[in-house]
Amino acid sequence: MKILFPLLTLFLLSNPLLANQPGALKLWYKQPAGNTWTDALPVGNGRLGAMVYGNPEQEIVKLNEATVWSGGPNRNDNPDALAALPVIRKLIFEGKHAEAQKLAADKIESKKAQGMMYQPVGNLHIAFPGHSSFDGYHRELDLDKAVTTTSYTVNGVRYTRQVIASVPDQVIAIRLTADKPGKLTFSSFFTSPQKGTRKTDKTGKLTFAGITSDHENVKGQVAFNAHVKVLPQGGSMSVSDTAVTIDKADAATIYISIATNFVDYKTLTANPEAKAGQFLAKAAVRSFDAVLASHIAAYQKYFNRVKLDLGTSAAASLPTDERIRKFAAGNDPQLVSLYFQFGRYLLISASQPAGKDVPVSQPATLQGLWNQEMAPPWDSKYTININTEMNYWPAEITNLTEMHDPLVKMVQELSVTGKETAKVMYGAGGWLAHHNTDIWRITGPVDPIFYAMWPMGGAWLSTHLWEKYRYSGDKTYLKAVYPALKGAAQFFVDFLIEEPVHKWLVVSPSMSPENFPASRKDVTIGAGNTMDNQIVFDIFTAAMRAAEALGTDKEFIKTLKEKRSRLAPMQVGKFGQLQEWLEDLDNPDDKHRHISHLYGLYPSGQLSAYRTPELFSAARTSLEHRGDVSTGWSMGWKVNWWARLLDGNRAYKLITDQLSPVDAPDKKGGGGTYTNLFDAHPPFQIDGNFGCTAGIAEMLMQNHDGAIHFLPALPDVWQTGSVEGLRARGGFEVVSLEWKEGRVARLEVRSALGGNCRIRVPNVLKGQGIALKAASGANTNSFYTTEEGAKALVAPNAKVGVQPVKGTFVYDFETQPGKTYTLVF
Ligand code: FUC
Repeated sequence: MKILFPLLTLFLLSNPLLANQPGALKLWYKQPAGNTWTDALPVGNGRLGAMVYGNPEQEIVKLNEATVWSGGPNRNDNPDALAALPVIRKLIFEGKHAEAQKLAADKIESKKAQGMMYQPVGNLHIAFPGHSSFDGYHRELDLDKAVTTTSYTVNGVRYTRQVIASVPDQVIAIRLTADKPGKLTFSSFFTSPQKGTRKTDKTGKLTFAGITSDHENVKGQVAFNAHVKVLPQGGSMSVSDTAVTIDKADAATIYISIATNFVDYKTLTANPEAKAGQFLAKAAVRSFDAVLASHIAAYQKYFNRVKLDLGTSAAASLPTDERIRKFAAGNDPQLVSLYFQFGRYLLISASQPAGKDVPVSQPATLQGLWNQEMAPPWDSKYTININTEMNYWPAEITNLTEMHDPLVKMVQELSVTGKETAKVMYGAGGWLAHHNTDIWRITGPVDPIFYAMWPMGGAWLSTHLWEKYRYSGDKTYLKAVYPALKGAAQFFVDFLIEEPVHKWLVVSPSMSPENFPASRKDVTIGAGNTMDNQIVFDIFTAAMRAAEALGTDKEFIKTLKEKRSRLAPMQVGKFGQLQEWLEDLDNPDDKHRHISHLYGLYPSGQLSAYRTPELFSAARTSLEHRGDVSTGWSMGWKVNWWARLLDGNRAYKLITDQLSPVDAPDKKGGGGTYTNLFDAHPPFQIDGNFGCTAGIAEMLMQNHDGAIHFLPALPDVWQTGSVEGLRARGGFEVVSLEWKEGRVARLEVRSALGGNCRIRVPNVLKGQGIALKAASGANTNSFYTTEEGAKALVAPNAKVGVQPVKGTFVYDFETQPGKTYTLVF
């Protein structure tokens, strides 16, 4: 057995067909990452992140800690805004947009810092002398266990490395083994682009202590400590000033602990050395096997909730990079389920609820948790005019509601910092945030006014507070977040202004994110943009419904209802498109990556094939005009839109565009996917991963439109499959959904809260022991109330063709809390 076991392992690992059964949830490669960060594999525990290169001769583990940001607590309001506001509004209403933008650049644009940068901690190197030539190389990330493994053979010895980022132990743990005793010789040392001090001690501990950068006149104040402990089995250890060297050991474990002085966005008083030391001391007395077992259990608690089977094929046994290259040629459905589960893996790894020893993590940034640059693209902060929201689209529907907690916490904090901004800049109550924020929770404008003049970020983020409640029905939670939700609505109660032409209430000044009408070249500023109207509609509705559910604020509910009824409606313009702006200014050749006015289609549920067919068709026309290929996140959004437009084949086409290798020689612009399945804006931006993950779920199940709609946008290539564990509003869990030849074959739904379950399906179903009724009238389940108000205002000269939709069957059945219901074909 002693000989057989390593031989068998060697055989399995060197034979990709066996090591990678079709269906295995693994990213794997036949070559190391070399120097390419987007070839390395990510692990994370919400707080600590690592990119693992798997280079035999010199392993590189690039490290992050979520609170390592440049600067320190700061604000960026521009108090000159208040006096200028009426003048800017007047200019906009007079059609003098360029003048208005100029004045806003002077008086509203922030003259202070423009947001801080998320920064790396440094790199652990592990050098293995003599490992420059090797064979039988295999590198993988196992999504079932959240373990990355590298193995190869040198001189007849099989070497294996595993790396994990553990939530329960709060360390990154590395296990190094060889299949023959005394064969493990390596040297480990730390490097960093940060300024800091490196030390070693006799016990085999390396430390690196530093402080983050100054940025835009804000002094760097985050002090961090990284502690690395090398624990060999057998062999000998020697320590120099900078390195810990192990000679001829049998195996070794390395624990990495990192901590900072960060307590919260306004407090930096923790002791990083003591904190890092405590985590390390606790882990160091535990074996790697024990740490690994706790890690896998903690991770699987979330990950195992959802299973997706879209079928498999021979392509599934190829290395991941080859699969990405070949995906467009067809017939690799399992790459889509792998990509979907990778999105869930990334959310679990980047965003964690409060734990035993740690507070709730920071929300996922533009790069999630993984960044190697001191000055990353867009500071790797939070762009809240789409990107941060997109990061959290999979949270509820793919059954990861706990991963939503860091975002919820951030919104609650922004509701405090943004209250001051509302008062100082706009003389309004409640709170707001503009289009960016960072770890210090700044809420003033960021970047030149062309991008910055958007007071809607806080409101959009706040819709997440409400949606999380709609999935769980948890009133204790709702009570806790209600003040932030109410404040987001209160700001617009005060800030809305009547426009002169139709007397509608509009947001002014604002913009349709980052886009401008051709007739107002380079001028984004305006009033009554469609997306703003839709967001205000949603935040008023959410605050109203929340107040009703909590039995509070009767007068406020009345105010919201009254103001909501006076908002500008959605309008269909002369090309039959959904208008992006208040006036009919859209250009059918506009290919801008932001299609903000389709917010109403997704993530919002204001547009519907069944309730608002004209607006629904107009949204389709707008999306047709914009085309498919764009930045990574834009394509991720388009997957969701085509799913909501009930067009599975077009949604699948967008998945194909997104899963194209970004570095292909024949690539014609736009984003795509890197070797490690990270989304390419380009550069790497994680939003596209999350957007597409949510989109895949939306193709299989939607629940925004008065019912749980199964198989709303199934492409021809997925005619048979199954999914387990998706969640729907009202406390429903889709225990399993099986489909064959495009029809629902079997459905099991568990109800946590009871109430009417209304389903929409493509074929007739029979309930097993259920009184199934053909649905009629409004859904009595209050979590499925659809809102009045999304009325279409159609331009007199508009060409509106209402698209026919496929017939469906809609059923109702009553549910009891805790019971599961089965329906069959
Ligand atoms: C928005 C987008 C960009 C980019 C940036 C981080 O400004 O328009 O494409 O994703 O955020």
